[in-house]
Amino acid sequence: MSRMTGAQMVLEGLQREGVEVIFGYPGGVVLPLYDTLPQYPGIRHILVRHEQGAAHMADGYARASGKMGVCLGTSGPGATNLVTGICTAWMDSVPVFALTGNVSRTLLGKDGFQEADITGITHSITKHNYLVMRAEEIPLTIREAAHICRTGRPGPVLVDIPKDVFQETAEFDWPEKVHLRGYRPTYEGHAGMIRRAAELIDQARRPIIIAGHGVIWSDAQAELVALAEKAEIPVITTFLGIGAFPEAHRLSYGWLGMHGMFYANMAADNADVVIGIGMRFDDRAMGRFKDFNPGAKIIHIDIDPAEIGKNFPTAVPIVGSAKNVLPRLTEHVREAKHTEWLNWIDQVREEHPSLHIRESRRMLPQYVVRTLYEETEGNATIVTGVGQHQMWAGQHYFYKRPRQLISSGGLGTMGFELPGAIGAQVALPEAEVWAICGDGGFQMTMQELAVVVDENLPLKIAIFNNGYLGMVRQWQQLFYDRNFVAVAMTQPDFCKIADAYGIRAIRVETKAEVAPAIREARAHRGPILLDFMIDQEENVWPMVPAGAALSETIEAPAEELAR
Ligand SMILES: Cc1ncc(C[n+]2csc(CCOP(=O)(O)OP(=O)(O)O)c2C)c(N)n1
Repeated sequence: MSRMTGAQMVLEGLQREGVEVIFGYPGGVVLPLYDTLPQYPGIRHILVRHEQGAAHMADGYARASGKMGVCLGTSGPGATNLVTGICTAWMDSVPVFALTGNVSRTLLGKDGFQEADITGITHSITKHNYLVMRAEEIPLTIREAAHICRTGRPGPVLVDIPKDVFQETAEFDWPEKVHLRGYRPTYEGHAGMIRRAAELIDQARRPIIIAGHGVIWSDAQAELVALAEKAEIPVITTFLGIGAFPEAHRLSYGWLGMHGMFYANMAADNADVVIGIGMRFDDRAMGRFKDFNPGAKIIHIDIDPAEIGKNFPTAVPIVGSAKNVLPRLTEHVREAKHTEWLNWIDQVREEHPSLHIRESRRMLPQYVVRTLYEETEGNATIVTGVGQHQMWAGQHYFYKRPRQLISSGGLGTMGFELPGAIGAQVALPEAEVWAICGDGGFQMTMQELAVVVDENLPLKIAIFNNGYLGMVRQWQQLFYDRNFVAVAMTQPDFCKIADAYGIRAIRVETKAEVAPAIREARAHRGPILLDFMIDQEENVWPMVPAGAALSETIEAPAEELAR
């Protein structure tokens, strides 16, 4: 043991937890920590331009690498600026470790300058949070927080440390193990339940697997393929589950939900046994709960017992991780063929292809995504914002591997795109990372372009410029009688903005320019921004209207296709 300051303990602890990068922003109360950073050259600090960016970067880093992402903000506004990013990670179960400073202990609760009760504020959007009142508690707190963040169902934690605790000295006592009473995630799954699930699958005539983000987080893609192949079960994913199953696989039938493929929605709605794996049966995926396939028996495999039965009654609950449960389930199920069922879904797919891109001289956004897919041979990591471009990026790029599509699913956070992609590129310095941005969302966090330059990241940034808050415009068109209010946006010249940061940029105005621009971007070794002037009033189809059931999914109306 050795004597250290609280600040040293924090960094020593994070280093021992394997942390290599912190995305942060300084301020008065965290200065003792910044003062200590040079003593820890193994920890790279990336200076963001807004703390929301730090939280999304930590999140993108975590989603791309599978590791824990760390963000840091000062007290008060620094801490509250992290909140949107923490909530984004919370909704999507991403291990983000948020570190905040607070006012000195004597000022706590006295409306001290820049004081915010950040543990209170983040109580409902963290797996756990801590206000550390003595330096000697720091090692155990860091260890516990990191453990909670990464294990079981991953999720954000927050550690708040008053300024004078950073300055206090104490013995550094690093606990080898963490014992947390009442926190023992179950990974294995109950043997009896696994057998029951296997029996139900064996009896099923129209089984379907819905794979979610949990399959990706437990690294169970191969295990999922093995189960699907042995029992010949078609696989659809949730939006966040994209990449959990290779989309080129013959048993892959896309993803379901509000903008999922028509045939995926119909398959889920006509199955007799639905096997939900690492997914939450949320409304965006399932449509109106009470009208989702009432005849289906549901097998739910999830690491979080609180998820089971939350939205739907479950015939067979299995609490465990996909990685552990799937091989045992595969062992128990019989080899089977479901030719008739697969033929039925194939037939629906033929009649409602969903992913067909119509011939058009306009620059359709779907065409841009498809061209990107073809040019990159399906190998790029794609990070999106929220809105129409997000749905097109999910639909028209075909994903092979987990962690290839990174997007805010649960909270639907606009502004995620650029910082999320920066985090992914930091995690994967050699990878080809594309940020697919809405022109609205990009403007929420575009100040982080400075980080791209500071860190010399080879990020490719594609803005889908339609001059609108496109998804909201689509809703106003369809559900508010074309009463377009507060959705048309004056855009800055994005190329000039990139230029102001010293980033190369190309405006892409015609369809013919799309492929050459993408090729140029790929050949360019540094960062580059492409401003795609896409067709302005294109809508996302298929669509389950808000509040409707999956069975009510509508394909694009003919008059729109004729545009
Ligand atoms: C922070 C935040 N504010 C508001 C919304 C509501 N919202 C969802 S999609 C959308 C429009 C997004 O516009 P843009 O980023 O330009 O993308 P597009 O839909 O045009 O592709 C809005 C405002 C949101 N998701 N997040």
